[in-house]
Amino acid sequence: MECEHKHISYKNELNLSEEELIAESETILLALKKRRSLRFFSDKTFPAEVIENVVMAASTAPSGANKQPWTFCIVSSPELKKQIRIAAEEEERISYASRMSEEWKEDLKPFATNWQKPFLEIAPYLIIVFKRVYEFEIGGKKHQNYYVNESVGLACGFLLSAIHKLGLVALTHTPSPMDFLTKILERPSNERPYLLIPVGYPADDATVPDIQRKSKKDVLIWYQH
Ligand code: IYR
Repeated sequence: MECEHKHISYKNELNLSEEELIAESETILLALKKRRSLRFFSDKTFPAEVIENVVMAASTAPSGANKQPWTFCIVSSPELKKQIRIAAEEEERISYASRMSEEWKEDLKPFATNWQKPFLEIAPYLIIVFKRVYEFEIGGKKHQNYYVNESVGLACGFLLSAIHKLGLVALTHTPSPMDFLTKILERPSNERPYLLIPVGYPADDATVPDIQRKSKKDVLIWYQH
C-alpha cells in the first residue's frame, strides 16, 4: 500500500572506527576553537557563489516541522550597505547613550564596541537573516511556524561554521531595534530581522579581544550512573 507520508532509507556514509571518531572529533573541536567574531574587515571580496553556498549550507539546519522559517538577504550593493550603516548607527547611538544599562556597557568593555559600525560598509557581504514567524497560505490565511527562534538560531550556527571553515570571518551583529532592516530591504510582514552578519576577510591589522571560553567543567555535566 502506498504510504501517504513517505519515509526513505537513511545510511550513515562514514562508519568511523572508535579511534577515528576520537581523532575526528578532536579535529572538529580544534577547528571550531579558532573561530572568532571579527569587527575589523578587509574590503577584499570573493565570488558570490561562495556566499550562496554558505547560505544554502545554513538552510540545511533542522527546523520545527521542517518549516525552514528563514530568509537570508545578501547585500553587496555599496548604496544599500551605506543605508544600513547609517540606520544601524542611528539606533546604536541612542542605545549606547540611553537604552543600554550601565551593567550591560560594563560587560561590553572587553569588546571595545561603540555606536560606530564601519564594518557594515567595509565587509563585502552583509547577510541579513530574517525569521519567518508565519507563512501566507493561498488565499492569504496565516499559517504559524514552530520553534522559529530555535530553528533560525540553528541555521545561523551552521552558517557561522561554514564561513569559518572557509577561512572567512563574520560578526553576529544585533543593532537594536532592527526594524530598519525590514524597511530598507522591503521585507514582507511575516518576516522579522533576526541577525545582521557581515562576512569577509579579516583586515590585515585586525584584532580580537583576549577573552576565554568556559572550561569543560563549567559547561559539561555527566549523568552516567
Ligand atoms: N548591539 C550593540 C551592543 C552589543 C551588545 C552585545 I550582548 C554584544 O555582544 C556586542 C555589542 C553593538 O553592536 O555595539
